Amino acid sequence: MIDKIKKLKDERDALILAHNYQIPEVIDVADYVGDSFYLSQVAKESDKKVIVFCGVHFMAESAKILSPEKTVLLPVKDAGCPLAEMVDIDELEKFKKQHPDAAFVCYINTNADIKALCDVTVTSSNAVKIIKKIPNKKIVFLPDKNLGEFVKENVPEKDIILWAGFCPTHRRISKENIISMKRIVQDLVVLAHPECEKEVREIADFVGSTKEIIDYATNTNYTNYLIATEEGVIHSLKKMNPDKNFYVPGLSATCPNMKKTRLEDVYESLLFMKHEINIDEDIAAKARKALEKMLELAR
Ligand code: CIZ
Repeated sequence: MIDKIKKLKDERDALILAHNYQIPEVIDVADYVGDSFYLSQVAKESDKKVIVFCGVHFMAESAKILSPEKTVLLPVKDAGCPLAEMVDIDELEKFKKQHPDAAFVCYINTNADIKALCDVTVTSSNAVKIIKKIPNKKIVFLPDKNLGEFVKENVPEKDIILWAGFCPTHRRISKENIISMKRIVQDLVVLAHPECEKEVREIADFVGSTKEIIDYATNTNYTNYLIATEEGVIHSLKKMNPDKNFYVPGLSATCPNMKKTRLEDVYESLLFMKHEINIDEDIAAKARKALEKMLELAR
């Protein structure tokens, strides 16, 4: 299957991108692995005609928004993100009318029509930096309340109103599991994603995005790390740090949507050129502004 994918990839002039949360086989067949923003940038800078985005829908959509001239494929059509679905467009429009003086900041985990209504998009790596630079004192942050709370803690000078969204996978990571793991494993360093609940972030030694977690574990010299995010990152962590031990906080930190893509889906995606991402041009143009504003402010 791997050979067949590689051959077809060359014939199609395609690039395969895999998010950090994908299954190991898909990560290993990809040309680039990383977070959604990094992968969208790789897609934009590539001279390949076709991008196979192994991830969830909003990620492939962001790549298409930034590279409208390319064919962007999402191997599994119903690989969605429940967090991205937690913003209702009518409610957002109502909120915008209620807060005309606020800057609307959306996490990259949103659909294109929601990005189109926001001033700037952020990722978990750059949310704090970008929100500090926005001139408005009042910020509406959506949809993840945990990442929003983390930003609030780090940017106390802003008046930040939070949406009530959450990632069901990160919500399942419990403080109790982490505490019991700490009792079993000596000198366990806890690295948590900002999408985790506050009580988990509070007992973590470090809070950061998937890229920041991978960088932290790679650039420090501890032996035992507990990874409080979707367990897919552990494959890359082990490859990069064969002498370190990585633990999960129980067995529930698996995102069912991220695990939908198998090698067969990647192959079929290239063979039948499915499932192509298409976005209404007006929505894509507005959403592109929010993504490009992020590129400008993240510099
Ligand atoms: O930005 C991403 O890809 C997500 C959803 C998480 C992360 O921290 O990389």
